Amino acid sequence: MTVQIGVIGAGMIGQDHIRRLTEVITGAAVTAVTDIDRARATEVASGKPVFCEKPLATTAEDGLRVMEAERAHGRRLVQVGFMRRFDAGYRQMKDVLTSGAVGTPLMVHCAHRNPTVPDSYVSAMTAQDTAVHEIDVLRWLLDDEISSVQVITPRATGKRFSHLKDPQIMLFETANGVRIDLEVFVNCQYGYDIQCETVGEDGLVRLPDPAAVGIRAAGLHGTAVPRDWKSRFGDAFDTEFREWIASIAAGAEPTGPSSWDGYAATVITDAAVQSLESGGRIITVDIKPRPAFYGAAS
Ligand code: ISE
Repeated sequence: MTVQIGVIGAGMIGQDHIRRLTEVITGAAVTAVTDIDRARATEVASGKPVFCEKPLATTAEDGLRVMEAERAHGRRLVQVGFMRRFDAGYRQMKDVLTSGAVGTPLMVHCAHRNPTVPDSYVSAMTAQDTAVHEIDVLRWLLDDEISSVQVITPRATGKRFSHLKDPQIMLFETANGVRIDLEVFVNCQYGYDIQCETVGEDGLVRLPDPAAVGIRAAGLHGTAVPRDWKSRFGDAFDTEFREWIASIAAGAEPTGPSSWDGYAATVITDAAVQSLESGGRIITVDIKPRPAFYGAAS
């Protein structure tokens, strides 16, 4: 069976997903592409499984509306494109944490660095567009909920558009008391670099860097740093779509990140933006109780 897919939004990631669905994934065919034509978008989306690129929404209010519409429909239709859950390294980390090999998690140290961002990237996007990946993957890795956030700003890099606060440090606390520090630096210049280390009572587990040949030349020994998210997470995007298409082909509900996860992430990013705009206040995250409709956290 070939799953026919309508793509709404043909921007940069939309185009990359069309390529993936057409050239990489078997069992899928892109049969409609639409961009800003609302009537067409509604027709394409009506009653069908929806893969929504992250974020689900940029505010908690909008995320809640999507979730409530899905619940009113009575069946899970939405999968949100938090593709880190499909990355082999993060999956290994999850297995290690679940096995208990490093003991109860206590602290997580993360960094999310992009070489540069365009002028259109504004300070709120550091949470909404960039840190939202860690927010989702950490909720999933730790099987825990984020309960507060504080955003502080170190000395700003000179290599940024002047309207942007960059870098930013985000400090999260979870319901179980785990402390997470996340450096987001979107003009780091040197490459696309994702780091994550979870420290537990008995040891630590660290996300591997992507496999790359070691080069010794000109008196140095090193490996290349990926240039962008496409090369760093290309395999994760492929796995994400392969598993999504398989669930649709089997007539099953999607098992990846749900609109509940999308909504929870927007509540946390709203709180992060509020903290940033208030000069670093600690903001309590107020997520509604998880509806039984979404089952237990995976
Ligand atoms: C972009 O939208 C992504 O999803 C990338 O993974 C992230 O690193 C980047 O900051 C975002 O703008």
